[in-house]
Amino acid sequence: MRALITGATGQDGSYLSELLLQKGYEVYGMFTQRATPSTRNVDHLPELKLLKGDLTDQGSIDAIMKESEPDEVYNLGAQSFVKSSWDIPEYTGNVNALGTLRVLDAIRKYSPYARFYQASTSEMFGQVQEVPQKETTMFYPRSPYGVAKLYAHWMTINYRESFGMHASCGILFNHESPRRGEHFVTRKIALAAARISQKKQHELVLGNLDPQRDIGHAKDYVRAMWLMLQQDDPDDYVIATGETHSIEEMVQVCFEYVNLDWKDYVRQDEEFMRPAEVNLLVGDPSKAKEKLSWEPEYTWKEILQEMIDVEMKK
Ligand code: NAP
Ligand code: G4F
Repeated sequence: MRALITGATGQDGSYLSELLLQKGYEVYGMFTQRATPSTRNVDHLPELKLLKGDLTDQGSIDAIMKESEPDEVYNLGAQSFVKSSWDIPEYTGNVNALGTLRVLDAIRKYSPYARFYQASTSEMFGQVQEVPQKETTMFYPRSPYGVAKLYAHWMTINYRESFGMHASCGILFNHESPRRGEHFVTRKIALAAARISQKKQHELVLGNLDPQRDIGHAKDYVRAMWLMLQQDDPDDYVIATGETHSIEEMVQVCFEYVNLDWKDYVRQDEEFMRPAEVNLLVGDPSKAKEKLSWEPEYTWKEILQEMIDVEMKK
């Protein structure tokens, strides 16, 4: 089996590459070769075949599709930082929305039997219309990122219905790991807790501490992506733990783990607040549990503790 992963060098792309290589796949990864290399998440995977390309560039996507001849395509590439999407909304739409359309079109032209996975997101629920959120919950995105992802979500469903493609969307809730980008809140907190406990940083400046997130481990969530493409029929699935915790609770757990009182070190600043906030996300993963036999293995505290342990060693 051959798989193509866009965004192969990101958090999820790296864990998915590991999983597929372990299963004996030949794995191709699209990567954007920038002046400063961004391949550290996959440098330990020499078998991963990296091909240069960009989701804003149809020619490069077509060339990669032809070269890799994939049986499965995982579209994980994205401008994935919600806060930046207000600063660069057009670029976010180009990569996250039109980029998905470009990949779908390349599959239609060059690999019409390839199975397709789209990285949809709980950010599409935004101002939630129902608690917990499930596959049938109405969407109400609250950021240019969420709106762009909703376009990609519906375009994937449209190509499934129009052209009979085996195309599935995973509506994944927040998932974290030591490979999470440093701007995201869990990594930022874990890094600060470790550094402050080693006297290498004196404070942690955050935005809104009230939002609640349903967090899982990226390793568990890439397993769900693979399972979706092994089903006879394509479909859409919520992937979540069903538990939610505020950012404040996450800060508290991390600082307690390194024997510090978070209130002595954490300050809030407007700089990290958003023009519109997503206040509460909590998913109902019943469909994935029943149809995919998927279960998360990590608890939210284990994830945060693993992230701190890795920072402590560094
Ligand atoms: P990530 O670590 O930010 O990885 C994103 C990847 O996309 C990186 O490899 C990045 O490569 C690549 N990329 C960015 N711009 C690109 C472009 N123009 N063309 C091609 N590739 C580009 O994100 P992640 O956490 O692994 O998430 C994977 C996917 O799931 C994303 O689509 C994200 O939106 C979605 N998602 C994530 C979560 C979550 O909680 N992690 C939840 C729901 C959905 P460079 O570094 O070279 O730019
Ligand atoms: O870690 P975050 O930046 O993740 P966010 O916005 O939930 O997005 C992540 O999860 C989505 C799935 O729901 C993905 F689609 C998306 O690609 C990404 O992976 O922020 C989490 C929460 C927000 O409510 C934010 O306002 O933490 C709050 N927060 C408070 N202080 C902060 C900070 N977020 C960041 N990044 N930095 C802060 O200082």
